[in-house]
Amino acid sequence: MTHKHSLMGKIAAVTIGIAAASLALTTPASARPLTYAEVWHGDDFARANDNHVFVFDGESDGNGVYADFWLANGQHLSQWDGSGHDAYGSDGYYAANVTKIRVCEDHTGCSGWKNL
Ligand SMILES: [Ca+2]
Repeated sequence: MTHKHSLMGKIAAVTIGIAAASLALTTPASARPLTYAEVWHGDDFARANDNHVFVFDGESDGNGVYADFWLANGQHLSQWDGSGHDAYGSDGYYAANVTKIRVCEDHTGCSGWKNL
C-alpha cells in the first residue's frame, strides 16, 4: 500500500538585506573644511564651507535661487544663481567665514537657517 503524501511546501523567501554601510571617509584632512553646512529648498541648494559659498538652482522654473548668509565679520550677503536653471550654479569666496546660511528661491521662499 502506497501512501502518497502530497506535501505543499511552504517556501519562506527570506530576503536578507545586507546594508553594506561602507562609509569610506577618505577625505584627506588637508581638504576638510573647518566649517560646513548645506541647506536645501526643493531641488535648490546652497552650501558653505569656511569662506566659500556655492549655490545651485536645480529647478527649471524660471525662478532664480540665492544663498542668503552671514559672515563672521558681521556682513550679511547674498549670492545668486539667478539663471532659473543652468546646471552650473555659482560660487564665491568672501572676506570671512560664513556663520549661518539659508537658500532662497525667488518668488517662492527659503529654507531654514543653518549655522556653521
Ligand atoms: Ca529655478
